[in-house]
Amino acid sequence: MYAKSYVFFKRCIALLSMIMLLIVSLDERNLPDPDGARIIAKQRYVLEDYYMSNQGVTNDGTYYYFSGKKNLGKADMRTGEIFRINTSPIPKELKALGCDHIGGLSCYNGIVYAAVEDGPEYLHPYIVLYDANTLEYTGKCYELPQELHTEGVPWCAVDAQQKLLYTAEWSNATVLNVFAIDDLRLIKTVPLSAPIDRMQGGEMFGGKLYLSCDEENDLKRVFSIDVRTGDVQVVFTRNIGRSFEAEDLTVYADTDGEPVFCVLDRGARRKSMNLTQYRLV
Ligand SMILES: [Ca+2]
Repeated sequence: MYAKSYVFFKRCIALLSMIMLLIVSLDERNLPDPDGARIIAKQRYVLEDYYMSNQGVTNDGTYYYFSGKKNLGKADMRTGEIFRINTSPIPKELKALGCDHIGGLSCYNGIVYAAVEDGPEYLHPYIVLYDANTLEYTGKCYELPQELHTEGVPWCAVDAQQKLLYTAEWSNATVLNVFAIDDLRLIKTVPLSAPIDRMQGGEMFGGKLYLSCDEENDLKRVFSIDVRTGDVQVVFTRNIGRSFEAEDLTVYADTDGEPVFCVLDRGARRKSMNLTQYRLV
């Protein structure tokens, strides 16, 4: 009896998932092409996978790591299928401070670095370290200077070559915050050549920091920062429209060593997530 109910339940979920994916793909059939890049793949997530993947993304070359507001997920990069989750990753001591939101992720050396913040006053910005294999909390977390994160800490990006970690204010950011990866001590701030608004997440590739921004227009551009000079550039324009909410991004190298940008977006109905892969043209 239980087995029959379980099979029925799984079939219902699969059918519901197919219907939602069809609706979402119809919603997106007339989206304009990006400028400066082309789409090479798109993975869509609905239902429970939506809740696992609606904030942050990073990768280690084999797996994607996702965050929802209160969850972590791990997916095979070949299939995009989420196969491991942690539904309660925020440590108790941080919950006691009001921390209830996991944002952008970055991965380094078997550790997932997660930006975790409280609200609504944003008094306790944290970087929390998780075991990339198990998604469990490692017991290590670091509070960041609140005066540099007055609107919380929505994302972080690890620079594996320089052994650094970067953050910035969420919007109207005028400096890049630079921390040592080993103990998250603040090393310096780098002035930006132009302020950046509504930064949702980033990742390092080839010595540059790439950022997904949820601009309040139809462009939803990807920017780069030269982490030594603070020079800000537009890398490409995604043209997905303002009904989407841009979230975090991650980057991996293709077989030629060229970057593939994987940008996470919340769909127009806020019931689906897209992980869209772009190559520069
Ligand atoms: Ca990221």
